[in-house]
Amino acid sequence: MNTAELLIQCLENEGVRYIFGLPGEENLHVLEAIKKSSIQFVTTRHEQGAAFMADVYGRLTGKSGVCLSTLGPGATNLMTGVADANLDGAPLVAITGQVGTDRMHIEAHQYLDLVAMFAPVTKWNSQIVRPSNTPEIVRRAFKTAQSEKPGAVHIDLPENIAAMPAVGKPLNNRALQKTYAGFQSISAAAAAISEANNPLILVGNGAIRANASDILTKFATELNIPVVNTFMGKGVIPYTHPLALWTMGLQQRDYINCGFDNTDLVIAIGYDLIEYSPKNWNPSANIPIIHINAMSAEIDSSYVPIVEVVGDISDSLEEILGRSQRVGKPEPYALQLRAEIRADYEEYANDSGFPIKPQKLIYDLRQVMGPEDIVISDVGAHKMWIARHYHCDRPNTCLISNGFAAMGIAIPGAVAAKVVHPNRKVVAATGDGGFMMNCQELETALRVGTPFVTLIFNDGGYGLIEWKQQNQFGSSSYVHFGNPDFVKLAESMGLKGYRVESATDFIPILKTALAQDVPAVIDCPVDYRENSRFTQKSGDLNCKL
Ligand SMILES: Cc1ncc(C[n+]2csc(CCOP(=O)(O)OP(=O)(O)O)c2C)c(N)n1
Ligand SMILES: [Mg+2]
Repeated sequence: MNTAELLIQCLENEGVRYIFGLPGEENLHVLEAIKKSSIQFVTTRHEQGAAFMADVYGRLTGKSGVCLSTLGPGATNLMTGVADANLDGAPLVAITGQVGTDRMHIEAHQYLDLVAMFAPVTKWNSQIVRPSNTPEIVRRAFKTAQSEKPGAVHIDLPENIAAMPAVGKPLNNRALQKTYAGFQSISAAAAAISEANNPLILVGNGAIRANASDILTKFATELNIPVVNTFMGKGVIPYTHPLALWTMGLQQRDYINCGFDNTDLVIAIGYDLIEYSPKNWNPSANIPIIHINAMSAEIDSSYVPIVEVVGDISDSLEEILGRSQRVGKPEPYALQLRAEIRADYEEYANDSGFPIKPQKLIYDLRQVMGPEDIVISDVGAHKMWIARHYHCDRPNTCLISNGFAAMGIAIPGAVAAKVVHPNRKVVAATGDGGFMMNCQELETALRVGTPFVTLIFNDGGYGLIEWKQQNQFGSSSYVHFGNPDFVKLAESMGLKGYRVESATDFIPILKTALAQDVPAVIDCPVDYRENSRFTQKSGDLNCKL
């Protein structure tokens, strides 16, 4: 057995079923070892695609997604997706090939110090320099990647070490131990909740990672407290729930800010500051906050909790619920707010404007997608609209990268979503800019048999940046570009291509596209004049509370 084979044995022992990656001369021993294993290798067209696939795989399963590249340029290509997993709290293990340890002290072809390079975008990383260290390195990598807060780790394997004889076996891989919050913090939280007049629950991705959806819904229902979620907390409570106030996270004021103006207690559950700065909802730093999370609160002058309940989130919610005295109905303001938010959402149901307004496009997307189906959003103006208008029944059914927020995640992410959930419908919703960053992975999707629909919000430009420029400077520059014929591009790759030519076209086209057994692309012109209209509306927003 060589080190590469021992490495793969250790990965099998960790339950790895897929490795997403791209070959190179320096990872050949690893590829040979994969060939002899139970692991399926998914060959991608760019290392960034491989890393995004591992990232979304990790986010959907809670188990580390694994990606592989060669040294130098392969490794630099891999970095964006690795960084995305790290900042989005998705467990990921990246493995890179490397020159032999006999060549690192001289100027060697394609050599970069990858341990130094990946250090700032991972929780931990290491080079394998002794074959027998492999089991410890792999166990440490997976344990670190999967423990709260999850993220990326990196293992660098020099080619001479990969080929060396290795002795050893995988380490016992025990489930992570839960830790539970102390009684004092639970009682203090229960007391504060019992006394609050207008409490609000704010949920982030930590609650999704902790599978706390059911208990959180019970907690909110029994205590009659309305629930707001971040972009990455979507679906934690069904959007049809009478206490659901849907998603917050725009950089501009929205209806939900009226709720925060009015609250006397925010109960932050699994809320990660990286997603949405507390300065946006607590600018005067005067709202009392209860922090319920697996980890203690990060530092921010607008986020100084009065109580921190640190430990298993589900257990904490159960314990606090059992000790809270709050009774009565949801405050009328919450119901009024929900009615306003809903009315704004429904307003676009029958809009016939063309190019399609983003609100209408997303409304129709929701009508076609089932409760378990998955939307993976890319990054841009479309993401803001998806966050605001695509509402979820279940956790992990609308994935938005909002820690690192890297364009180009949607298409590779959809490949991973289909690998994890082959029987669900999957839509990659992307801007035309983001589409062109990783559309090569549509060939991967075709080859590996993961049919999903890519929905392109076509505005001929970097819409979100144009929106910001308009807000800040009243004009825009350097944001427009030309596009290929997306239908022909899809067809040239052996995919199905469709173009939306009226508002009523979209639903039938989407249904047809979702029924195909190959990946399909829908080119949909969007009316981004709605972006500035929203800014105007947001500026004029008067809280009616
Ligand atoms: C990899 C990467 N590069 C640049 C950015 C900055 N950025 C955020 S949104 C955006 C424009 C996105 O354009 P497009 O994909 O067409 O979506 P749209 O905003 O038009 O909906 C840019 C350039 C980013 N987030 N990620
Ligand atoms: Mg665009």
